[in-house]
Amino acid sequence: MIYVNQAGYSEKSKKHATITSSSHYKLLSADGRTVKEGDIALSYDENCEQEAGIIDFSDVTEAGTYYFTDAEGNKSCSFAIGNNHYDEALRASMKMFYFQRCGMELEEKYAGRFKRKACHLTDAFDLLNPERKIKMRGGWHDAGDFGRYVTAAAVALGHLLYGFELEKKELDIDINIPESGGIYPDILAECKYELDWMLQMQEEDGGVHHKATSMNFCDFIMPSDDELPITATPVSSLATADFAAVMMLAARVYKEYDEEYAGVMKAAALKSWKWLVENPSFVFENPKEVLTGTYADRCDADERFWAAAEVYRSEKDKDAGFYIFEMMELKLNMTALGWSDVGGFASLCIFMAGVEVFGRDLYNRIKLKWMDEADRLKALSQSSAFGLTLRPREFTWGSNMVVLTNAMILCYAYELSNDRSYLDAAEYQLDYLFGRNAMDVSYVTGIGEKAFRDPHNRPGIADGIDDPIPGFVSGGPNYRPSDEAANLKNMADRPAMCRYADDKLSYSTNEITIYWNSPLVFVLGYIKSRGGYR
Ligand code: 9MR
Ligand code: ZN
Repeated sequence: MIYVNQAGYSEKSKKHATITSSSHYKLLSADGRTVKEGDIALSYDENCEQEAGIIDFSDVTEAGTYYFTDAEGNKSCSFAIGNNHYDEALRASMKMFYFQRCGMELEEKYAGRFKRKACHLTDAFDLLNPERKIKMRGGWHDAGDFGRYVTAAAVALGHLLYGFELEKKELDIDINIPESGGIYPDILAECKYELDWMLQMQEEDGGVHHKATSMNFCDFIMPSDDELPITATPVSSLATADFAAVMMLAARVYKEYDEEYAGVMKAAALKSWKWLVENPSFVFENPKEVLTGTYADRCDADERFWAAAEVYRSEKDKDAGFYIFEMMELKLNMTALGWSDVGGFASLCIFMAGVEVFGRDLYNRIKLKWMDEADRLKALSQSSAFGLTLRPREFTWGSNMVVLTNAMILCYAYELSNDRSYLDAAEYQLDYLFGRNAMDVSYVTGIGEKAFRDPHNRPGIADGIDDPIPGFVSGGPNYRPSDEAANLKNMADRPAMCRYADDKLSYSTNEITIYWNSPLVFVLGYIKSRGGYR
């Protein structure tokens, strides 16, 4: 078999495909003309438990449509070579957030055949004091369920807003949402929909509720048919710190478009920051009676660090400066960009602020950690026939997020070093996502010849439309699949890279979430701009 990036390759980029089982390949143009052929030495790949090798066809630069065949006559997916090959993927993956909107109708002129009615228009009740109502409208559904969770939201916004801060031009595109053509670039209008919801999760004293969900997951119904009451679970230091960080970040990014809104967010951030200073211990308890996602975490030092970095960057606040100094001794993971470990966001904040703000010493210490991790990832990628940065056990629930946040680390390593090999390794992560993997599947709906089709996503399941909504990233292979659908397929007997089912019931391998899409937006924007392919 031969596996390719089904979204295509640009004319000048490094172009790799992966071949397994036979060593001879032919590259053909769509009309059947052989463009290139050769033999590839194979070696054992631990992720697919097969012999595999790399076909390097970077020298083929002519725009067009191509496919491979191997010695056994297997045909690969077809793919294009041409610049702008990621335009559609970027537009669709950014539009995904619109399709997650809660609390408003998705009209046909924006949502096409995926239009749907408004959902979840009632207030939430305070779990600790059920008589008390909390106004609760808007925001994005987290995933295939309709919950809204603050730490997950903050992380998605972190990917999107740092991505925008870094690369405004490529990410300022029209995605046809109700706010298009207004005062904000579309990406910021979309993020505002989530920020506005988050602001409602903050209490008067600055503490922020961990999540707003029903007591248990609803059936596979349209969101507008879900009438389960929504509860706001208790304040956590995790949510409060992530909230402070992301509001501070957003206040800075939105300032040039809307000073007033930026002011509201900054004030909210500082209120939460004050709460954090006054409540130095870890606060989080998952209420056992609320059976939706937990987003449990045992350490809030990294969340506090991120908040401190953002507050210090804007305010030069003394407490924040002291926090940063203290936290540096904790040996936190300073490259993590997922919902439980957020140290990488603090690093991005510090890098983008520059040595002038945080001082050369801190900047360099963090840069060293970042480049160490980027080197580890680059070495893994270079030793993998798939160009991939994961080892078998790193295919965790949502492994595609790890692939994409690894790509973010590699992108920023390129930003820091100007060494092209980091950017190449980042691109290989996209190759994997779009089909250069042993499942031969593109993990983004609507993009590529064999794009996955059956995400675990309630609206997509209940809408009666055969096609999936485009632009959604699947969680991907899971080394420890834990759903019934996966168990029925004896998935745990397969190689790590193949523990995946394109099955709407397989929530542990094929769900979708906002924070699996957001790093894709970051990476596509960065690569489109720095790749120099235009
Ligand atoms: O993405 C989360 C993953 O890292 C965890 O292993 C998993 C189990 O706790 O939960 C995932 O998050 C889910 C959340 O709890 C509820 N909404 C859907 C999320 C994606 O599956
Ligand atoms: Zn809703």
